[in-house]
Amino acid sequence: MMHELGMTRSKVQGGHALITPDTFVRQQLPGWSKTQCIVHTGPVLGARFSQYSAEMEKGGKAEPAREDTQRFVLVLEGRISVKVARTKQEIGKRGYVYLPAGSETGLEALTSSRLAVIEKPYQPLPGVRPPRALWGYEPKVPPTLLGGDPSLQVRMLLPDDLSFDLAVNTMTFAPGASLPMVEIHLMEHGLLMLDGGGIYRLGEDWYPVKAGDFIWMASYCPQWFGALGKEPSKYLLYKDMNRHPLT
Ligand code: UGY
Ligand code: MN
Repeated sequence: MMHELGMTRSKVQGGHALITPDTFVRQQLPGWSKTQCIVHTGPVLGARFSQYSAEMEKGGKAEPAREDTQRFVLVLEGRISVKVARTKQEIGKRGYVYLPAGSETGLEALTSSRLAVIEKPYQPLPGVRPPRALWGYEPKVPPTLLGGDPSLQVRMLLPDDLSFDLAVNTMTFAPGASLPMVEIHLMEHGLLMLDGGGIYRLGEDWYPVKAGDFIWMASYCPQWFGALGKEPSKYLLYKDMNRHPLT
């Protein structure tokens, strides 16, 4: 066991953080009953959004997010119930829901469940109507190919339009596939490894990563990923989008 020698793959740096499950610390968050939360990132680390994992007992409930804050939830395990457009939806593994700022909708765990939760204060755009609630099932979202590479599939879980100030995608890499370039960009990322693993370059360091790991990348963090192993690798990726850098 790595921790017996005080070692871990986790690393928290200025412009990025890798947080591995052996270092997760659970806590209760207001508004979540019968639920343990692992807060992966937020403003204390330098992020302009917050991402956490919620481990709910059956019957656990979440109150709506803060009034000014939108919430995205991907079900990692279990089954939840949530009201979207006045109808109750049951959402199982790899299903997701987006609730806009001001939504009065909470969540309930129908079985013991694990959720990936992303929250971001909404930045309205003058003249553009804010998004509505929506839900979907990640495996059914049609993929696009990054740079035309069939070994690198991107699924955009939210519509690609200006009303959204965030994007949440999954990226699926065939074994041996990699990002075509070292990216350096304005948008920050929250990343949860869902399947497989590989090597992530963050800033000037290269890290072995695998399913269960969380990564935060600040704006302009140099980033690159190469997938290893014999099964596809997949991660859930948050980024801020569609707003002028001076706002
Ligand atoms: O969309 C992205 O910025 C994505 N290609 N970045 C990443 O996978 N680190
Ligand atoms: Mn990127």
